[in-house]
Amino acid sequence: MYSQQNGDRIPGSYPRTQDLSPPQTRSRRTILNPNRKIEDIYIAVMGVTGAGKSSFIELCTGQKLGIGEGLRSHTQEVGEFAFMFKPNLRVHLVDTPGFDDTDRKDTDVLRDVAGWLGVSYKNRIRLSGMIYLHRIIDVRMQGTAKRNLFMFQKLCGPECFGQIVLATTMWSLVPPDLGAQRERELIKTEDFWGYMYQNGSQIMRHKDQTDRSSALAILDTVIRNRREVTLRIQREMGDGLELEQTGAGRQLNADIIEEREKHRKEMADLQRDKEEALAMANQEAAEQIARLQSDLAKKIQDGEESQKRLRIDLEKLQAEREEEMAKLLAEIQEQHKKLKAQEEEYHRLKASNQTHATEWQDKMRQVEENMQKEKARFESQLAAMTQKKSGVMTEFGEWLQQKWDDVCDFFESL
Ligand SMILES: Nc1nc2c(ncn2[C@@H]2O[C@H](COP(=O)(O)OP(=O)(O)OP(=O)(O)O)[C@@H](O)[C@H]2O)c(=O)[nH]1
Ligand SMILES: [Mg+2]
Repeated sequence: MYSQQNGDRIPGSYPRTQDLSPPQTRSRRTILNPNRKIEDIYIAVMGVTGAGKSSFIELCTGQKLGIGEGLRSHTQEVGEFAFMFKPNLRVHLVDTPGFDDTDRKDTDVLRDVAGWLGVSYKNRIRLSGMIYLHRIIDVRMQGTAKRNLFMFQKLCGPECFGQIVLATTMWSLVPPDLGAQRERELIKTEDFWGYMYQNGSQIMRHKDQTDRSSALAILDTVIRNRREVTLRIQREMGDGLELEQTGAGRQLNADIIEEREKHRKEMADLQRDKEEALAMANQEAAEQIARLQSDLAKKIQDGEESQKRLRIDLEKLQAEREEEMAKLLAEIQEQHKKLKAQEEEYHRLKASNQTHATEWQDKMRQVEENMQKEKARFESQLAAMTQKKSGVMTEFGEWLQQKWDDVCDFFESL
């Protein structure tokens, strides 16, 4: 009934449970074959912005995540993407934003990452390992890359280093000798990868974003070496600490305080300059300095706001996330209602097709088009919910599954 003009997909070719299947729910297949037990394992992928985290996950899962272009950070929040690594092993890869995001403050990134980790831990989801990506094209370990790695170490704690693979990306962009030299530098420098390497982390190469076997080899290493780990931040938040009291939160707080001290000194210098300019009746210079002062004051105020945003515990983070999920869920329900109404309209028109043949055909086409649009929207909202939900509301898994199957069944029946 639908032609290929409606899009690449035709009814029946929609991804059923495999791509969008919420984790830890029974897919149709397992219902049909209850003896087939699927193991779910969770692996977090971290690293600076632009290291290739989302590309790596896209390559493994075959799902579209959105890849960054240019200098702007792309991934804005934690998302989870599942795929069947083996017939009985489903791997959930957790995509994360980096701490040097161009559009978001580190505090918000930490709230998001810690929120996901803390809430999923509470929901008895355990990570089995972590992958930390770093671009081999980077000439040296810059401040942001070092800071990011430091935050990663604070999030994990040395007791988890054995379950980490440190992998360099983008090998196709450097001459192999130069890459190998940089890799050696990373390993032998204590502040870079040296400390983690000495404490059990493994070093690997991810050749290129087109080389799936290289990505799968990294996953294979993590999977073979898997052990359910509790990250330090998960333990800290689980013990009721506020984010600012955790190792990662303390580090961020210290950075904010250091930055503020710098700003205060600059402010005092500017004040002196302004007084001098006024004494010399240089009004223009004084106004320029006043503008710089107001920018600095804003930065100081932002720092104070960021510090306040670290004063939050897991319970409050969870409440925030649940509120977000509830909104998303309400949208999905609304979308589902619209689809149902269109389904009724479709059947009504079909029943009257004998009497008004041409009119019916036009209307039918219109309804079909609308339904396709609503379905696409439903699909993308469901995907968003599925990506976000594992750490939050696992109980919605069955509900989502049922609604999705419901919609697919209807489209297949047309
Ligand atoms: N040549 C090459 N380019 C890559 C590779 N991996 C990623 N890229 C490119 O690097 C850019 C950033 O990749 P992303 O996957 O968005 O990086 P990310 O770590 O998810 O970045 P954020 O979401 O901003 O944190 C994109 O333009 C990718 O196409 C790789 O292995 N080889
Ligand atoms: Mg990304």
